[in-house]
Amino acid sequence: MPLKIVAEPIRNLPWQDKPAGCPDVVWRYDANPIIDRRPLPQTTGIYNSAVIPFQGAFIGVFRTEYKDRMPHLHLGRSPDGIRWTFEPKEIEFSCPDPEIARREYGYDPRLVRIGDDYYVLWCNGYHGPTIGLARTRDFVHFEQMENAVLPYNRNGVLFPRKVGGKYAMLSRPSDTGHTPFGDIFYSESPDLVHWGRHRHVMARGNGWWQDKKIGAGPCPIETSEGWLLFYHGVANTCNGFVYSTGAALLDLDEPWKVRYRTNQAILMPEAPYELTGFVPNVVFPTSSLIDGPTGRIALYCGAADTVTSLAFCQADELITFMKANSLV
Ligand code: BMA
Repeated sequence: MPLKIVAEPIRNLPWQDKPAGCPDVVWRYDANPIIDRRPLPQTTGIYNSAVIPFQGAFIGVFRTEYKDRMPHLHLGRSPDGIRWTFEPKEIEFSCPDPEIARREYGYDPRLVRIGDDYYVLWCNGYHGPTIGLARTRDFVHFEQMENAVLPYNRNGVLFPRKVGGKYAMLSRPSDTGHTPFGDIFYSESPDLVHWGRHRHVMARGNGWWQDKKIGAGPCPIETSEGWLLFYHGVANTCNGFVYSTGAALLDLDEPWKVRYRTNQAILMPEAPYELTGFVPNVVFPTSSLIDGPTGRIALYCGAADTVTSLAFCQADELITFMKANSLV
């Protein structure tokens, strides 16, 4: 049966065909990085960010870092997903509860559309990292909601629809620092405020490339074969952490059950902009665009905690690869 993808067409999807002779299932845009380290005068890095189609073009929430190296969230707009312009001021969230509004920092945003609402999730500083959540319809007014979980947690990702009648989220419980551990867990909620029925999804390990920790990347993509999830896997080398990208396919009705999971990285730091930067050796997936009818995927990655890059793959080819090279 041909693969079906639950996603709208994106007629202006950024795309490049796989170069002849490329042996890999995911390939890089040949003009990477698409966003360089100083798109605004105050920034020294822009990476690990979220983009989504909006009104025939693209919009995004971007992690920027200033010269004190503290992370902020800025809005960006693009006609083609490649050329971006950014709001000079960071996003202002409205929040009726001053306790929740006091944000120490925000980083690694994700974006998802559920019905008419767009949700931003990010790593939110509240006595340590937790999962911040905000809702918008127009990308002008952002309503900050309750933090989804207790600290410490990172890489919170919402599913694009309810599963079993409940909102569904993946996250990675962690510690206050650079976490030398971490698995992916599933939680559900009736209202996006109260979360529970936590389930273990995937463990770190199973190959040195992901032996220290793993975390969900973009929000999962619904296909007839299951939820397609890109995730990052971290190796702990003699010289520091190395961040690569893997992929998994989760059960449609019980997404804590992993159907397939790549037994190797599908993107590993190797391009110069991934090997050198503020944090060397990082290719970190955080958002994707998928054209439903063709299954073409544009994958946005943070590179070396400094710049933003783009990679491509074809959903059916990736799932075939996953089945042939699966851990489970
Ligand atoms: C993310 C963040 C970053 C970190 C990065 C690698 O989870 O915690 O601060 O450096 O991983 O891109």
